[in-house]
Amino acid sequence: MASCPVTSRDSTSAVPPSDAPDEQVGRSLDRVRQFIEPRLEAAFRLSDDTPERLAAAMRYATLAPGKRLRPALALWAAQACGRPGTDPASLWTAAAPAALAVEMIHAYSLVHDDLPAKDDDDLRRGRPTCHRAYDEATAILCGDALQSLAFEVLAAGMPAAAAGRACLVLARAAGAAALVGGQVDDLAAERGWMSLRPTAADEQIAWMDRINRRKTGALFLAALELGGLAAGADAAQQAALAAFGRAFGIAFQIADDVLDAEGTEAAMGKRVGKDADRGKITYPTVAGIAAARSRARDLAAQAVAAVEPLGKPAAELAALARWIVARDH
Ligand code: GRG
Repeated sequence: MASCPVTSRDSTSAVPPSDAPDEQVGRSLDRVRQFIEPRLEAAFRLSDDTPERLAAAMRYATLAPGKRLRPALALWAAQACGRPGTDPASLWTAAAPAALAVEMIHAYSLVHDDLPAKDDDDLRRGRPTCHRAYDEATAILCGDALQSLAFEVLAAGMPAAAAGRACLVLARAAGAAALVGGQVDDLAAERGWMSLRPTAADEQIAWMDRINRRKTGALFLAALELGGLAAGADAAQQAALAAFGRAFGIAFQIADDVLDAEGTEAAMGKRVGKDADRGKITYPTVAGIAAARSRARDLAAQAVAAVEPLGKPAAELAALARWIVARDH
């Protein structure tokens, strides 16, 4: 099992050099994957009453090779907020239920997002999508069951005093005003559900930001808040995590849209070029690639600045914010 990378807590800057190598973030994410993936597998040892086909689809969708950004945010948020002298490994252990739960919600959203009623995709994380590997009904039910399991893991794994708050945070992030609502508004322009589609560039950008804040950003924010909660973060620490998460979420989605326009299927492990094919409003289609990249970089810098007060234990968060706007997948 991987160990937590931070061995001591101090108050030096959270900000790694701006040319911090990609490999450093790669190694940090490897440690997260080594920590979380055996725990994910263990979480899929389900009751005998679970049909084997359903359990297999849940494992297939969740254990497929993802970047595990949301678990990383939960673990690194806990690491950034522990009391001085706390064993960093114990902070990761405390945040593990949060890390598992957010990844399960994320996996469910990807399974449903790929369905024929939505994006109708064949490839996800470099493999056939869940409904291609199984069938559409199994994929829908797999998403439903992953969502419930996320709350079960959180309710059972968080300390009793924090479990209620944790479930509330995750429910809101996954709910009608956030993940699902953002997704509905994202579809609205494309499917003609809107009476008035924004036409001016500034209105389109405000519209997209509102979608991205809910569709993508809300789950990142929840991962951070849950990680903080697991570590007993105080109000100032939670405020720093939230400021980080708000900038990070929009930066991530803009970078994802740039990759949809310019990335390769091989690197991304999913179909690219979808947004242009559908005439979708995205930051690159409204403002152009150069402006999109520049805004993503500015937001990443804001995210980095937000966690500076948390000191060196927040270095991984800062490095990740830089990496998400420079990545190729
Ligand atoms: C309408 C049928 C139907 C379903 C909607 C709620 C929902 C299902 C979808 C939410 C929207 C969604 C899928 C947002 C995804 C945001 C995003 C850019 C995901 C990719 O995240 P990465 O890059 O993926 O972290 P990996 O595979 O690395 O985990």
